[in-house]
Amino acid sequence: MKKLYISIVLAMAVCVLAEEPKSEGRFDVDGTKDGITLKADEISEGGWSGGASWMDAEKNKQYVMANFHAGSDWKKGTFTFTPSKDGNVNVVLRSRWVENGGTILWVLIDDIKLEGADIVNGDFEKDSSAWTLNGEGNNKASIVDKGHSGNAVRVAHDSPAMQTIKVKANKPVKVTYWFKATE
Ligand SMILES: [Ca+2]
Repeated sequence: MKKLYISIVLAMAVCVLAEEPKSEGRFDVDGTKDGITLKADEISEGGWSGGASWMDAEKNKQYVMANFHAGSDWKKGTFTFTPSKDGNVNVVLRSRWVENGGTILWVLIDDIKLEGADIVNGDFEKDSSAWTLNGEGNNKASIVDKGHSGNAVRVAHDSPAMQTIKVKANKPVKVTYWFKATE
């Protein structure tokens, strides 16, 4: 009887562990405004990419995201996206989606470097208006110290940081960024 009880407790513990959501260092690229089709590839180990499954089929192709599980140590992620034509895309830094009322999963993002396009203040060290910090009330994205270098941006799914960047037709953009889970 005791053995059975222990098995049940263990099984429950495994369930809780499996269901505990992890923070994500997520990097979205949105080409829907200029109708730019985007293709993501070459994502580094541990990461996965996707489109915008919540949008219609056409817009889904104009949106790519790179996801990495974020832990208590700084980690680096890389991926490449290729635009179909010249124009502007929106870069969106955020974390994992959680249901309304769920615990917000925050992440720090820092030291963003692009090859094939330009980004302004990718290390968050300048006092610059290049990034738009979104979110409601106390849940606004913010610049904090404790970065990978100096300052970093603290974001969540509904509290993202955004910047518009210029891209060129068929010119791949390689993205490198650092991320870490935070409170
Ligand atoms: Ca920094």
